[in-house]
Amino acid sequence: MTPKNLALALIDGQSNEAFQMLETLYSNQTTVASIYQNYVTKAMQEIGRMWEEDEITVADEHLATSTCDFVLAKFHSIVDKKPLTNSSKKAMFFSVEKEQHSLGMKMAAHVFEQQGWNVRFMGANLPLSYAVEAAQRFSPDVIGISLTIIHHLDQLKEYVDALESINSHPQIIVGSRLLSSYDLLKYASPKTKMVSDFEELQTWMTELEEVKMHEYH
Ligand code: B12
Repeated sequence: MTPKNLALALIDGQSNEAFQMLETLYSNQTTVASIYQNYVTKAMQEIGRMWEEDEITVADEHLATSTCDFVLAKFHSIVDKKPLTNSSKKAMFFSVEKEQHSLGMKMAAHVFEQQGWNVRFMGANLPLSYAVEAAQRFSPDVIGISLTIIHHLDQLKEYVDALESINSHPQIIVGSRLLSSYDLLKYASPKTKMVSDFEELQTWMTELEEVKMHEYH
């Protein structure tokens, strides 16, 4: 299976076929982080290229995106997850106001849930005041913010400053395709963690777990 085969199944709205591709990789011991990074992300990038080069229409791209969203939810339901407990750490995810891209953040949220975190996924386009209010109620340990379009970058600092100062002092992580070409730390704070791929996210989460174990013993 290649990302191109997955892209073609998504463009054709073949959710069963696309799901089976992910399931086969998973049963062949490919890690979920690698499936998300090396197949799903690459397939969506290929769909973006085909759209840009007029090989597919806007309607094809929209069908591919909604099929991908459905397949991700179905795949997440069959993946092994550590159980939730009263001491599970909490994380919430959203993208900044006007930002409609959400698939990367959804996969990040899934990785946290698979590791036994208590997760609230708030989707795309969340205005700052609502994000702050929701974070004050939920008291998350981690807040994942997503951003794709460069014109939305100016808002990032405001989000980071407001959210880092709520009572639970969450660790903010920012995921964005812009990380490959821009220094986003200028729009955040020195404490903000920038994550551009899921394997890096997985490594960071394992390190967090090790720190937690160390503190416990
Ligand atoms: C699907 C898609 C859409 C869908 C999104 C639907 C949805 N529910 O997400 C819709 C149709 C809404 C859309 C709209 C638009 N889009 Co669009 N879209 C895409 C496309 C084809 C795929 C995006 C995607 O899902 N990629 C896969 C994900 C997994 O990758 P990712 O988002 O880069 O995320 C990675 C990391 O950043 C990280 N990550 C992301 N978020 C988070 C969060 C956390 C916490 C963590 C840890 C990690 C993380 O995870 C991924 C791992 O590598 C891309 C093409 C591409 N190359 O990506 C264009 C693309 C992003 N879109 C683009 C554009 C221009 C637009 C529009 C302006 C088009 C228009 N004229 O209307 C609008 C803007 C809407 C808005 N206001 O936000 C451009 C952006 C170019 C630029 N210079 O900024 C792209 C690159 C296409 C192109 N080549 O021109 N789009």
